[in-house]
Amino acid sequence: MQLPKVDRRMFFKGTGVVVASLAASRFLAACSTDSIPRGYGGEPRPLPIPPLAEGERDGNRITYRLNAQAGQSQILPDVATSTWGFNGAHLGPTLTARQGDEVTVEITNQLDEMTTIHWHGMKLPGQADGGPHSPIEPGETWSPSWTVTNTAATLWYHPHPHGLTGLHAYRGLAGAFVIEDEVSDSLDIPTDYGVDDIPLVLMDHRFHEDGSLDEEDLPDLGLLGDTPTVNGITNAHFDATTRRVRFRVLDGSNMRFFNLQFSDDRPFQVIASDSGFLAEPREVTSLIIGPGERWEILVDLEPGEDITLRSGAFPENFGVPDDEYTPDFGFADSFDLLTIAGPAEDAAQAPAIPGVLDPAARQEPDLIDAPERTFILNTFSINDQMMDMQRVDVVIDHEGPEIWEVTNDNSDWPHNFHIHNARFRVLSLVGTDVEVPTEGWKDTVSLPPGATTRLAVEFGYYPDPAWPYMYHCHMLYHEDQGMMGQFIIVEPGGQPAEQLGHGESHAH
Ligand SMILES: [Cu+2]
Repeated sequence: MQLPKVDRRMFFKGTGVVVASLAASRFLAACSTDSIPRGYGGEPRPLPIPPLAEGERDGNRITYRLNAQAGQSQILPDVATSTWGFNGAHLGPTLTARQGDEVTVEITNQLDEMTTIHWHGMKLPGQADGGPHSPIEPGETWSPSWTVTNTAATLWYHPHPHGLTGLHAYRGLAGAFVIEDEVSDSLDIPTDYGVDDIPLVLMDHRFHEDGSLDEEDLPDLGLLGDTPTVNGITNAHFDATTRRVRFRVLDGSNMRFFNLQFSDDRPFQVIASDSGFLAEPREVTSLIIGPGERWEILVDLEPGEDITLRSGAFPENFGVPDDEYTPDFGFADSFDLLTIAGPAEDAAQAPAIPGVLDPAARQEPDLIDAPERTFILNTFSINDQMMDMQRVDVVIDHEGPEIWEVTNDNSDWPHNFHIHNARFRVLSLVGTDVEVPTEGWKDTVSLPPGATTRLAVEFGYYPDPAWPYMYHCHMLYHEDQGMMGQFIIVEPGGQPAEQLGHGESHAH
């Protein structure tokens, strides 16, 4: 579908602005100093730790079973909420694998509607990728297998049915997928899952008075929430037992960017980006994370102290105009996420933080002769087109890296950009005064209004003319509205198949 260029700011002078402003004022009311979001204040509750999935291991083969199911959850302290989860009522267990493992996941859909499961950040064959061409109908089981080639990283899994990704993730279908390798084995950093190595799945929700999820899309904001949650609850508290904690932070929200910082502005160390360790730790006092991204951080704690992990207002409102014509993406909001108590007096001293994490992370891909492609993001389109399940937008017929230049052409909307079956280095990010963290190997990059980024992209090479991969904005309302394209990887000179995936009928 071709889209005419529209000036969206004119557009907003119409009907949208009223509702968007209402939504904004609702959040601001919830976040002002006088009042706090629902579920906060009062007694905090212990941070839930997603269980480690119990796989069946046979040598380097590991098989996991996931049931997508509905249930009741205590997201808020005082009322039950109907949610979705894997092997439980809400969210999913943490899967783990080592580089070189042959992984099989048997996913049974016990829900009453079709969904799909995508392995975000994983390099793998298109048929195992779990995008919109891989529906799992109610009652069916889908069992993709692949060999893990990724290096140590915090990946994740979530649904990807076309037009419904946001809603399904919002209901709770999301979990972490941790990859380990020889590098992660060798580092003297916290690795005791649930003790000093903690996943933090950040989301936000809106609730009806009776505790049910408000699933109404706000104009242009979709399922932006007004109530932050960490690992599925509000007002979570973590009692540290060690002086150093590693948090694997995942922004699993539909639309919200977080500006992570601690209540006392203490420095913390960033050690890994989406797709693996940085070459060396980077000390920061705040860290931006956007939908789909992950950062691993180390924070040091003194015995007896209490601090809070929070999200602060964004410098320069992330480049988004703060006026009545622009929807409120939440960049002015500030709120608490997680209270943390330091360890006991007799907790062992933490070792020195390694000065070098992964020297290989310094290597740039060899970009001589790398093809270049350009992607222009505007409102719900990429290169003036919206997603079409039967259109292939990009054909890659070689094994080497490519340079993808991606521009956020909107002057007043943020976007981000995620590529399946790939990792990339951010070569540059210009056109904005906003400082966006871009270190290390990533699979998702944030794009303030006007930003242009050049990415050196390394794809998994699994030539298959019938099974496309997606690239898209990971602000899920944008993706679901059509801000997505398809690329296919084929042998040199190859062409896409006539019929993609199982074909339009989704017969299987
Ligand atoms: Cu977007």
